[in-house]
Amino acid sequence: MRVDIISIFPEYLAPLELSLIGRARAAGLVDLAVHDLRRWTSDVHRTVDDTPYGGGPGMVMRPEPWGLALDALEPGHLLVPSPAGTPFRQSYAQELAGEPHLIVACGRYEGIDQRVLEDAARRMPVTEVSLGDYVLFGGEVAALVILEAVLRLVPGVLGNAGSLLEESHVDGLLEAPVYTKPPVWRDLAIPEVLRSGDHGRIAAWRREQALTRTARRRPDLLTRPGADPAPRAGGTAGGVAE
Ligand code: JD8
Repeated sequence: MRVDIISIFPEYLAPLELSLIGRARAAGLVDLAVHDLRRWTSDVHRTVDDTPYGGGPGMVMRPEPWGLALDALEPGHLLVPSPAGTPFRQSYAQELAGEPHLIVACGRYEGIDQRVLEDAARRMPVTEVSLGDYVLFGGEVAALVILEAVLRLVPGVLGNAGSLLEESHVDGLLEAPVYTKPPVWRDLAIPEVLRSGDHGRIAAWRREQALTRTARRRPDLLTRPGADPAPRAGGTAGGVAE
């Protein structure tokens, strides 16, 4: 997968060089480039912002540098982080993992002149995505989150494909709590069932924990249209205890 990220703070994207994503790059699975938007300015002050039409606080990103930046890249699926975007979810990360080319446009200030998106949509798919209902300074951290969620789904990046199928938000449920050694720590013992060696009982316990947790912490996940907590293997039928 090819990924281009455009930002006035390219140094914010440094984590993409690290760990899992860095390994995926080294292995040639991901071809990732970070571009400084100011490269496509031509005035001495390398201006990227101007006052908003219609008045109001703050500044808006001017369309010209963005237009030139997007012209300079091969068309791809353009993602624009924005608090006004469609909520980003695991199912969408899964769709994006199959794309050959993603471009992420990281805005700052009050956002990017809307005509940039309108113009880009003439030659590529454009999607405004939101990380959630809180306000960030700009799109860079959102780009990191989106790319971490997407790139770990690209075949070969994670290494352990099995762990993809049994995690929170894949089957619409939160996960059961996890434990490791020692079996008793500060007088706290792990749940006995996990030491039973009975894989059927363990699966049933985890399933019940997942349902209970989801019902308590995220009831919206159980009532959302399309929610279907049935398919996880080894589970008991339906209901939530307590
Ligand atoms: C991109 C500029 C800040 C946005 C005034 C100050 C995503 N879940 C999310 N929350 N916030 C963002 C986000 C915020 C951004 C930009 C993403 C570019 N800002 C502006 C408009 C209102 N603030 C986000 N994804």
